[in-house]
Amino acid sequence: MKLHGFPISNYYNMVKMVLLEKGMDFEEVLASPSQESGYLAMSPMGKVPCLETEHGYLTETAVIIEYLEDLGEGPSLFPGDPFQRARVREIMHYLEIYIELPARELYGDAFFSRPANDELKAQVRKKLDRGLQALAQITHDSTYFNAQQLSYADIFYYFTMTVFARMAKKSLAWDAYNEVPKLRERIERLAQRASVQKIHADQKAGS
Ligand SMILES: N[C@@H](CCC(=O)N[C@@H](CS)C(=O)NCC(=O)O)C(=O)O
Repeated sequence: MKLHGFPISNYYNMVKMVLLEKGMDFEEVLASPSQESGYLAMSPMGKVPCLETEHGYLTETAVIIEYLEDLGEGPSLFPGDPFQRARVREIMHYLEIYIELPARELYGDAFFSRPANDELKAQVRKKLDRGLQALAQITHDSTYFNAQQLSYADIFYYFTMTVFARMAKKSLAWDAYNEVPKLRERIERLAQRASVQKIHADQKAGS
């Protein structure tokens, strides 16, 4: 399989972490988001990542991850119990819709020198407060985010929350690591995994 994308993309790294954690064979192909017809043929929205399989191309991180899980190679990263599996999907969904997407409205301000006005910043902060409150509610008694069992919830959490926290600091002067309950301890624990360390080493090497 070939994973198309680039090493600073958090979505790309979620899929990469799954492949590494499952010990699956894959090749990385450098690709940027594009509206060129050649790339749209592989990734219809022109987004990254895109997984090239022997059967065709797949897009959307959560879909790709479910496909990799269904192939059955390596350890399962879903719990066995149907309700708990649904809870993992719920956490993934909340992270994308209620944290990643609002945070993304300020990525231009935080990372690409495209300043946002105070009104937008206040709106994003409000959405994020609501999303974080909801996320805390569905994760507070959760068996995820512990050292015993890695799940897709952890993987989505790591790559969503680290980029959110960088944005929050730069654009909103918000020290999320110290203000969002449990964030620092969860991230520090996940950062110890060999898969995460490889991903960061590859980012540094620009590969
Ligand atoms: N919902 C998509 C989002 C992927 C996404 O937004 N990727 C970014 C790079 S990190 C991208 O391709 N952005 C370009 C665009 O939105 O057109 C997924 O789950 O894979």
